[in-house]
Amino acid sequence: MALALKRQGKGRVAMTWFGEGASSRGDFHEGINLAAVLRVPVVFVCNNNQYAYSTPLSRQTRVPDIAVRAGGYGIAGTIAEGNDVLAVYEAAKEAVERARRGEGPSLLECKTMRMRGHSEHDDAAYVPRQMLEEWRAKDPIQGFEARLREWGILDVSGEARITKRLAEELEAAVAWAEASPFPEGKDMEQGVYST
Ligand SMILES: Cc1ncc(C[n+]2csc(CCOP(=O)(O)OP(=O)(O)O)c2C)c(N)n1
Ligand SMILES: [Mg+2]
Repeated sequence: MALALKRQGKGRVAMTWFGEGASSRGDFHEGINLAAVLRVPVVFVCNNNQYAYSTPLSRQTRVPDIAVRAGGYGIAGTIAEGNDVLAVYEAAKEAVERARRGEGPSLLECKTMRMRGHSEHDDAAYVPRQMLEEWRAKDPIQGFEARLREWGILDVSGEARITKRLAEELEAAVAWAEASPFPEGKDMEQGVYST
């Protein structure tokens, strides 16, 4: 997609997201190397949530940060505090602008934590409780709310209004999904491929 965007020449940038576990796979290394060589406009965003399923970071790789892998491909690598919405925004903006200037791909690593299991059947018993508690204190939504309150952008009534609106939106979406007919096979590719 990034190569197509480059050829279109409209200044558009592709972004892709993956886990730190996925960044040890061969296709990651091949893809990021080719993207660097072709200087295509793409931002590789690694959601480093400390675990690849049940495998902790220290048993996945010898590098302390996934972002250092960028050096092996001659592209920019940046680390952002993944639970800080504005830090991620700033780092992503810089990477997108770099791509738009024709300077090719970037690797942006967002440090975060997976607060639940890998999937619903996984109780994440392998994660030390202490570690979870430390990350719980850095909850991205609560942290952002606190900053908005500090800056006088959000007050108690505003917060209540947003919470109520979101609950209503969610309820309406669930009701809509439950009332919808079961999808048919022919619709399988809808929203998946662009023509
Ligand atoms: C090629 C391949 N090997 C192994 C697996 C099994 N597997 C499923 S998820 C996972 C870990 C992925 O780690 P990460 O990218 O950090 O994602 P997270 O667990 O944080 O969602 C593995 C090894 C797989 N799905 N595909
Ligand atoms: Mg992970």
